[in-house]
Amino acid sequence: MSAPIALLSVYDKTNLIDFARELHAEGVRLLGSGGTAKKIRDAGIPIEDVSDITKAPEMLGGRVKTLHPAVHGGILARDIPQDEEDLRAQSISPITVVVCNLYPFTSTIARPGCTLAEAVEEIDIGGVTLLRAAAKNHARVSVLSDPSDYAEFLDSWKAGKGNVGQTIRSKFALKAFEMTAKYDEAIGGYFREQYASADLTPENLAGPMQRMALRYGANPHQKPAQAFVTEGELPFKALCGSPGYINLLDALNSYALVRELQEALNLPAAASFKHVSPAGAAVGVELNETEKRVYGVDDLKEPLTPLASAYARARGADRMSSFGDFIALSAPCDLATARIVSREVSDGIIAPGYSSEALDVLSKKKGGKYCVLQINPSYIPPAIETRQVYGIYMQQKRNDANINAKLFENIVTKNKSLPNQALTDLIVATLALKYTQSNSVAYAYRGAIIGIGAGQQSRIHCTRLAGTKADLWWLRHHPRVLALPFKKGVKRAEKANAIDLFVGGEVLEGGEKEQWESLFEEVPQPLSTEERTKQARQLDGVACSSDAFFPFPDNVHRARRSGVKYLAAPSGSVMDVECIKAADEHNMVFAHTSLRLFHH
Ligand code: 93A
Repeated sequence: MSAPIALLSVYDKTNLIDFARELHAEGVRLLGSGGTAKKIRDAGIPIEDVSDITKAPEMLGGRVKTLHPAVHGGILARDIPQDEEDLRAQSISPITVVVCNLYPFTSTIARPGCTLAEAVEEIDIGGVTLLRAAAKNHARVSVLSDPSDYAEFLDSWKAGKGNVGQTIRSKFALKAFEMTAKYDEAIGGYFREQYASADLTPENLAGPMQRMALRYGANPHQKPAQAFVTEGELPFKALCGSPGYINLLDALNSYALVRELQEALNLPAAASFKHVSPAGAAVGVELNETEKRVYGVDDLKEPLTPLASAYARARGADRMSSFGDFIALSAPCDLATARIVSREVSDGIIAPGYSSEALDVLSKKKGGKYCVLQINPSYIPPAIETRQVYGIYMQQKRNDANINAKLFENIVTKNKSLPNQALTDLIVATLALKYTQSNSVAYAYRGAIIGIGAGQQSRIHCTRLAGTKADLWWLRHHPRVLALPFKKGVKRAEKANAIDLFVGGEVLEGGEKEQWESLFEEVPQPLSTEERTKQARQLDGVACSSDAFFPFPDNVHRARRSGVKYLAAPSGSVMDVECIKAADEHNMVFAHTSLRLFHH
């Protein structure tokens, strides 16, 4: 039997001589590409040149070294008569071991001032082909892509008297596949940056591109940062300004939410996001005169369109949290909506389109730096989501659960009457939770979130937080709040702050008190306990949804204190019966969904 052949072609020549010496001692016939063969030969170890078997010299300055049927036929041939016959006919010898590592593409492009031509020259073709061919044929061939594996390979070779066994071949094949995949990813990433990037310059932001450079990541010291797709184009483009990393997290989550709200309820929807959770979200239910005043849109010249009503509600739920928000609209932005946006402090907006008057208004915001994103409404995200945390890739199926009326059919309380408006509110609350950092509980009323408790580790804390927000929102409807005698010239955000302190019943002292009082023509008397209680009693019919089961009935009791009449949560708690009993005690309507909606 002829000696087994090992083909060696390595850029990183670490441990090469020792390895070649041992292979030779084991009776392996060595074949090497130019530099690899020379180095081994110079160490006094017998080795043939690849060109001896290809009968073709290395050419094009090394661009073609091992790309030849004599090499790849020898690697890819199976232990089957047909392949053996083919090799015999072409006088090709089978190759048993391939040892290869690649040109240093990644470290080359990381060098400051690396030119495109330099990068191109470091794209390994023949080496990748060797690795892939040998890995493909791992039923027979061993592929070594990492010098740190030489020792293990030799041990197995010696133990198996020339047969390392399938387990080792499979393990090394996987490593080679991962290596070429990573190598190709680096090349793709480099060229995406060169040829398919919307950079931070305004001229480049117009067209959809595969990649968008971001100023920085979650924090200014986290550079570089980028957003990209590996196929096709990004489904959005910047019409104005440029998004940051957190802006994009908000934009993509909030758009997903409003799109689903519109689909579920057939009404235009809007969301106001901060830190990747909604501060508010709503569908376009018409505003009454009081609501217009509460949401600060009573003085708008343009009549409110359904979309403008949706944003007014989304923005008005929690004006403090919405300060500097990222906005999502389910329908093309019209002038009325743009007018509301234009006078609020906000970071950016995403919508499937903009009327020219709306874009005109928005592009003047923030001195022309307001981030205006247009998303392709027909974009469908892939079914599998991938992220990396602490170097570990994690994958999951996208949460494509449909939130619609069917979800709330299993009513487990004595009271089973769920009016249409309450059903709408349960859908709004539950859909908002689908895109809220968990744990989360949301209260909704008249098509809008009025309080959301996000990102709390304990459910009752979510329920309380959302409840307190709903309580403050409702107190903002109090006639004395609506009539607060603000001085002329007090800014909208200052008013929102002052109202929040007033309804929150904060006891102020010193400079803070003075500053607060200075905003009013006449210093208002605090809301008394009686006024607060009377106002609270007038709120009823609120819907409340929870992203996971209520572990204790305290959640039900707390929700009731904020006017909640309709509840939805998955079942599964050992206290389910107690929670239902609590709901029955208050004559509430409780729907058990079978859907947990954690989101991170
Ligand atoms: O330019 S290449 O893509 N063309 C080839 O045919 C080829 N074959 C092997 N580069 C090629 N290689 C690479 O050469 C290997 O991946 C290895 O990194 C390097 C080894 O070259 P040398 O033996 O001349 O030092």
